[in-house]
Amino acid sequence: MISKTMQAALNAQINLEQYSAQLYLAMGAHCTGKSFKGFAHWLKVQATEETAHAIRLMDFILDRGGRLELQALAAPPTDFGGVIQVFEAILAHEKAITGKINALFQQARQEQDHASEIALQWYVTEQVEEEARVGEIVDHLHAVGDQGGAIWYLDSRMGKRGRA
Ligand code: OFO
Repeated sequence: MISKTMQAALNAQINLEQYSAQLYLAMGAHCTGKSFKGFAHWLKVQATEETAHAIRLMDFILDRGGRLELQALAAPPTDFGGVIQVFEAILAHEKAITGKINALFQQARQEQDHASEIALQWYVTEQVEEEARVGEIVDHLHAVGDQGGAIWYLDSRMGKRGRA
């Protein structure tokens, strides 16, 4: 059985993962509006990954005999500036999510909730991957700048991301 405090913290994380999906869909729509279909595609795939992260936590709570308490999602912004700013915002968002995952992991440790700690290990690893993946895109964007032909090359490469 899961503690009430861990249950509440995991339910809050589910909301954050779903908000991430919501945010990336909004960013994808913003990129589509600028005709960057590849960046938009990448963001849509990322949104499906975020939904999968939320569902994985939902299943974990239910497997432990806990109660799923889904909350309303915050509305994401609608304007994100240029593509570089979009990906810088994603990196900042993922760093904030990493902080939340680390705090959850710490809570599991304090509560001696071994099952949650093990389940959260997957998220700790995933955040390392997400920050690295987005950080690389930010570096590439800074290298080419968001004017000129190279950005369209990057856009077509981003459009090749496979489905999650
Ligand atoms: Fe779920 O990793 Fe991004 O937010």
